[in-house]
Amino acid sequence: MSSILFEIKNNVAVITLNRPEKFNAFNRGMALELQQRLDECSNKNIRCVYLTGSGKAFCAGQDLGELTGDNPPGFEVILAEHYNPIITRIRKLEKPVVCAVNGVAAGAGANIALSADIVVAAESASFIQAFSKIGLIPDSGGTFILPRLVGFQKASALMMLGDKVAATEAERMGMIYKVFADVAFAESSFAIAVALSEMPTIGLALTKMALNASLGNNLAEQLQMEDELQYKAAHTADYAEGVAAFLDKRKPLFKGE
Ligand code: LHQ
Repeated sequence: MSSILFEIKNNVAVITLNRPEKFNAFNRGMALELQQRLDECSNKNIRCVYLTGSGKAFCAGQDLGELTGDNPPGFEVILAEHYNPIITRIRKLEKPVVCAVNGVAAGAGANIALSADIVVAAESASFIQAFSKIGLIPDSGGTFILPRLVGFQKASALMMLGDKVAATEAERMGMIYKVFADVAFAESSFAIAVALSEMPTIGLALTKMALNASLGNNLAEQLQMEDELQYKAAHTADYAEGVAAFLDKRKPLFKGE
């Protein structure tokens, strides 16, 4: 059985981390396979990516057994070849990535989730910056994104103490977008991905680009960027369709063009 499941439903690429007996912890094979699947998501027919986990957990981060087993990947390759390329691919992908956190998300698993454009969680899910408990530092972009999501002080405490944050608390502090009751989670979270897949895909990609840049730009740079990206958005077929549909008082049919 593959450690990454991949299927396309309603123009949504569904990527499922699939090592449930290890709480979907990453070994090298799984990290490389996820990168390959994310690359396939640049296909034009895919208009949204939905990332989730199989079984009880979302992802427990690095498979700690792999590090002590035979022929372990060296520390010099784990970030450079496994986690950093995953985060870069998610942030650069020119379409929305929805992360549906179905259970515990720990270590690199938590920070991969937080790199998505929209993060939702089941009520029973939780987030743990588990790194400090084994003497490591938070990676996979965590030190970049978490202080920006929840503020420096909260991020600092969560990363040093390694507290388990319940999904409802994560929502309350702005770490994630929304929590759904466990019984409604699969359907409600997937509905977000389907809705995004029917929206103006290029406009969403340009929005993502602007948000990425906003994390480093000053106001003048950001205004300039909005100017350039809005020009591009205004030259898409979906923009023409959006305005025409509004004026005709009908539902727009966006094609992602
Ligand atoms: C696991 C794991 C796991 C293997 C649960 N590995 N089996 C970057 C740089 C370089 C190197 C290192 O890594 C990194 C990035 C990182 O991600 S570092 C952080 C690595 N992750 C952790 O330290 C988390 C370790 N796991 C846990 O703390 C707990 O398992 C959590 C809080 C995730 C879940 O707790 P419980 O709900 O109590 O479940 P459990 O502990 O009983 O785990 C269930 C099974 O999953 C169990 O297997 P078993 O055969 O005994 O039933 C665990 O061994 C296995 N598992 N995490 N990371």
